[in-house]
Amino acid sequence: MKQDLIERIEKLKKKRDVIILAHNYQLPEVQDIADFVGDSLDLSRKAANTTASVIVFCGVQFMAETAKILSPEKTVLLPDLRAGCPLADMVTPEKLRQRKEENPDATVICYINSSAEVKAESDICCTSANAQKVVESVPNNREIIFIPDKWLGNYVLNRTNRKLILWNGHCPTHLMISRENILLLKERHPDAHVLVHPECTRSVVDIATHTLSTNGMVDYVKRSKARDFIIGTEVGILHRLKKENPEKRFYPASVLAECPNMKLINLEKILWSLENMKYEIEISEEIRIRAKEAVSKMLEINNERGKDYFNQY
Ligand code: CIZ
Repeated sequence: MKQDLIERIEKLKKKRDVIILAHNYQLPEVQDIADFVGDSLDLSRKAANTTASVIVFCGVQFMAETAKILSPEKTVLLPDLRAGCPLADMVTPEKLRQRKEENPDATVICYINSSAEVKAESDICCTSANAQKVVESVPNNREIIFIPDKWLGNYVLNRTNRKLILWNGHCPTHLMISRENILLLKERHPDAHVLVHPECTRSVVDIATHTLSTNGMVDYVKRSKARDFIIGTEVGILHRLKKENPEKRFYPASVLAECPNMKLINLEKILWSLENMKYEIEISEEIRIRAKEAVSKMLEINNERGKDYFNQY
């Protein structure tokens, strides 16, 4: 059954000139069939550079939108339109405009987990892999409105000492990760390195060996001499970590850290998406152009200093 699905997907991929991109949090079988697995920064770069005419995006809506923002000439398909992001929904363009009116001189930095409309209202985009670098690129005397994740914002604030006006948003999946559970796991695996995502709360970040984006974790584990790792992010990444490091051992900081939206994409839906060429991501040209400015500025800042900040340890 699974093999049959895979064969049918492969056949249609060739016929329609398709690339399948999957986020690190996707189901194992989705990661395995993808042409490329990565974080949203990686995936947006891939989307911008691919020569394929159709992108099937296995992730959540804002990620597929980012691919469309960068590659308007390509058909970008999201196999399930319900794959949203509660964190992205915590900021609306109207509420952001209001905050901008209250702070007219502030630069707006939006986390990539935001809608195209919100990106269009922002000055620069960032991901968890480059948030600090993006904040540091803004002149010291400028105030910064950082949206929508208060924990990522708080993490960057503590590392940069910059005055950030934080938004009250959070990722419900990362809030399932608790300090207490990590301390229990640490008792059982005292040599384990604790890697947590900056969307986790301050009390979790405070006990981590390192705070990293998902790609930062993938790189760190590859280079580390440690054998055991406690992983504080969405559990989907454990598949990739185990696959690329079969000799190492991984323990989820919380088995409850499973994003229900990420898990909406599966092989059946990818096949259906290819058969019906649905759901096509569409963004008005006016919004797309403004959103692209924020995303392109991030890519420029990211490339300027050569390396992702969180990968420098
Ligand atoms: O940037 C991304 O893809 C997200 C949402 C998390 C991460 O660290 O990869």
